[in-house]
Amino acid sequence: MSHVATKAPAKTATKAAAKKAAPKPAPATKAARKPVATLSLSSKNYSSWSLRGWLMAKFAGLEFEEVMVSPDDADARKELLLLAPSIRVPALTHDGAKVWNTLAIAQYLDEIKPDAGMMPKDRIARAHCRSVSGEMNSGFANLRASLPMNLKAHHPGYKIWAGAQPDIDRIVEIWTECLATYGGPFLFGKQRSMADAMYAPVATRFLTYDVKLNKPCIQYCQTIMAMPEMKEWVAAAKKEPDDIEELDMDF
Ligand SMILES: N[C@@H](CCC(=O)N[C@@H](CS)C(=O)NCC(=O)O)C(=O)O
Repeated sequence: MSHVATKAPAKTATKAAAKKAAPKPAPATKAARKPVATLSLSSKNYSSWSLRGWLMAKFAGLEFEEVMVSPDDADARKELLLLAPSIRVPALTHDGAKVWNTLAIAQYLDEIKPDAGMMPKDRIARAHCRSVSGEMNSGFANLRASLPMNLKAHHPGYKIWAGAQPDIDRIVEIWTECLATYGGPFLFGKQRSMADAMYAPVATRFLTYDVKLNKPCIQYCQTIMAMPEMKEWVAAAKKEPDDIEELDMDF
């Protein structure tokens, strides 16, 4: 496993006078800099679940360290088992808590960062957000199997397997309804929510496989791809070595 610390939030400058008077801080020790949270992830190019968990942690404003787990590395998988009994990524550790499964991570982040907007405040919108996020977490098997996330690829005119079309139609229905009801640009309005993290990998798939969409859904895909966090993830994915094999698992 490799650990990659994410950039800590910039500290605000203190007044010059206070700075002069303040004793020089001791150099940060390893223990003092120990991150409160870790997030286990696998390939940034292929692992759509990793992207979902990572976006959620970013949306929540959580400071965390990335733990990259290669699915081929038996030792790394043994270590992952200690963090996630499912041996799946993403897996979050935070302040003594172990959280695996993307939906559980979203709900946990909402608890520890209640003002981050992981879910809308309004009860009815919140129920809607939970429902469409749950639908992504447990459904769309045909879409996932036939249009795997691959951020490096682009297949203009890709022939979509008929079995995946009902999944695409249902996602278009969800997005179109959310964008019309809450006014966009995100699924639940101006604030990004767990639902946007859940569907972000789908936006990448629609672009990779040249899926024909209505105008609101095209705009939504553009909104997702334009997020700074998304740009950061895609840039890292593109730097991954090409010899990472597309894995025969639920990506
Ligand atoms: N819905 C699950 C899916 C997680 C999942 O399938 N993760 C894949 C990577 S994208 C994984 O870890 N696969 C490893 C394996 O199956 O051995 C979640 O939210 O955690």
